[in-house]
Amino acid sequence: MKLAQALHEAALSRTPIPQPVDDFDVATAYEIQEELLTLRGEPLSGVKLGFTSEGKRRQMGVNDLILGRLTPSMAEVDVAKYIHPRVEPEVAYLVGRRIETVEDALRPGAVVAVAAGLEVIDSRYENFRFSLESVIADNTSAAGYAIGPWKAYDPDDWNLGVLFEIDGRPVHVGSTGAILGDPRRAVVEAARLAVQVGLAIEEGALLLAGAATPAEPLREGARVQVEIQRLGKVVL
Ligand code: 0L1
Ligand code: MG
Repeated sequence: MKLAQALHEAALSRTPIPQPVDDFDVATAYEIQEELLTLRGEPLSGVKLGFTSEGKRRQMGVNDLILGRLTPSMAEVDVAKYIHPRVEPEVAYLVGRRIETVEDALRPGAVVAVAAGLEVIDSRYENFRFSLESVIADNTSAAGYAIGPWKAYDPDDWNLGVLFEIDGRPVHVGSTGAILGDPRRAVVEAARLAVQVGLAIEEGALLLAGAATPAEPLREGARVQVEIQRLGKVVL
C-alpha cells in the first residue's frame, strides 16, 4: 500500500508527509497500519489505546477509540529519531494471558501488573494534523514509551493522582480516572478493537491504557517525569 510505504519513509527520514487525499474507511486504515508494522520488521511488544479522553475525541470530532501497535525499538526513546514529538503520561498494564476475545479480557489474570508510563507520540503527518482514519493508518502516532517499575495489579488502584513534570516543574496534574473514566476499562476496549482488526494480545504484552493529561512537546535534553500515586515514577 502506498500510504504505508510513505509513512514508513516519513519516520525514517524524519520528514512529515501531507494528509492523504484519498478517503478510506477505518477497516482499511487498520490494514494500512498492519502493513506499516510489517515494513518496520519488528515483533510487537504490546498495544496502545488513543483518544481515551472525551475531551480529545470531541476536539478531534471522532467518536471511537483507536488501537496502535508497540514494538521493542520504541522503548529506546531518543529525541533525535522523531519529527515533532510530544510526550504524555499513561497507565501501563502487563497482560498476563493471551487475549483473543473480549471475554478473555474479563477473565482473572488478564492483567498481572501495572506501572506508571510515558508515551511519545510523533505524527508522521505535517503539523500533527490527521483524520481518524489517517491517524489509525499512522499507527496512532505511536513512537516511543517508557515504563516505571511494575507493581502487582490491584483493581483498587484505578483513580490515582498524576503529576507530570518537565525539568522539575509541574506541567499537568490529573488523575488516572481521566482515562476512559476508569483505566481498567482499557483492557476490554483494547480487546474489542484487537478482535475487530484480527489481532491477539499476547501474554507478556504491554498495554498503554491512554493519556491521563494533555501531551507536551518533547524537547531535546528535557527531563520528563511522571509520578502516579501508589504506582511510582517513570523518568525519561
Ligand atoms: O496516544 C494517543 O492518545 C494519541 C493518539 C493519536 C492522536 C495524536 O497523535 O494526538
Ligand atoms: Mg497515548
